[in-house]
Amino acid sequence: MDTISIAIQKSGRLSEKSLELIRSCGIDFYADSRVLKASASGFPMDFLFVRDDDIPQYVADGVADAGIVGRNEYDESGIELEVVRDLKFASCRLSIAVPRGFSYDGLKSLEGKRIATSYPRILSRILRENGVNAEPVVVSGSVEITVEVGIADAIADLVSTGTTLKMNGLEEAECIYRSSAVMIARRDMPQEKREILDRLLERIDAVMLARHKKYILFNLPSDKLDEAAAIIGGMKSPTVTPLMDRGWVSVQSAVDEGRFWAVFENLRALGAEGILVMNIEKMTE
Ligand code: PRT
Ligand code: ZN
Repeated sequence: MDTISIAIQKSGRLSEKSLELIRSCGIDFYADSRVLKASASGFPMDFLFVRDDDIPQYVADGVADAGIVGRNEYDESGIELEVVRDLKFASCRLSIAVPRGFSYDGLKSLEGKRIATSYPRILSRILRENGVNAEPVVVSGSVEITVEVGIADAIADLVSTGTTLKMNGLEEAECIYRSSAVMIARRDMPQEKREILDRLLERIDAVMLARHKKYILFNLPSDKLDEAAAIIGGMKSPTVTPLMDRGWVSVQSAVDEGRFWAVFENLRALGAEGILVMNIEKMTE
């Protein structure tokens, strides 16, 4: 039987979340940081543990069939693959940062300046699209010290909390690009492998959808049902079960996590009792 091989970052910001996502898809494996390869049990998949920078090339060469990498790394590679899913973790932004005292007023302020970055391809594209002539200074790390040491006037670097910039006396001037982890795949995958990848993606979708929902179960006077449905919102048909106590029903539904507390408080105010909230492990639309 065919297997697919998937390239995962060996050690870094993407590693743990990538493995956790795969494990929550019911795919088990033994990952040892000293080995480069591993096989899954119960699913036709092999793993290749490599540096994130190498993942797009490995997928392009067919060394791996798919991989998990930051969108920034994929776009910077300039390699054309298929982005099959945005996995929505390891989110960050590529921002222009300037030293204090630099009067920044849009990308035009960078005209003629030297901008240090590890993402010259993405930066150049954005400068070009905005008609700005600036000189990218390519560095592979410690971008934030380049201004202080005098090799650049500004930088374009990845930011998540902004602490690193502040610690280095820089101010975030403008976000020019957003990134998160994506799954990339070969375009020319044989049919058998494509089917395995589709099975994996179906599991990933179920896990990702469930992560943003809570399952809620409560008792309610039946004459309040319409109002409860309006509070919960966005659901086709809550499950309603009559209770022994006439005039009361038990209601169950999935609720978006972001709206959960508002829903909870409004249901309480409406007279809901015995509210039970559960995490959902997997779900489909
Ligand atoms: O060894 P390998 O080459 O595999 O790893 P790496 O060192 O190249 O990458 P790694 O593990 O640091 O990052 C992997 C991916 O995580 C990146 O390509 C991004 O897609 C994503 N990511 C998310 C980040 C950040 N957040 C992030 N904050 N990558 C880097 N940073 C760095 C940033 O460069 C800066 O130095 O963190 C610093 C800023 O962080 P804050 O929180 O202070 O703003
Ligand atoms: Zn890297």
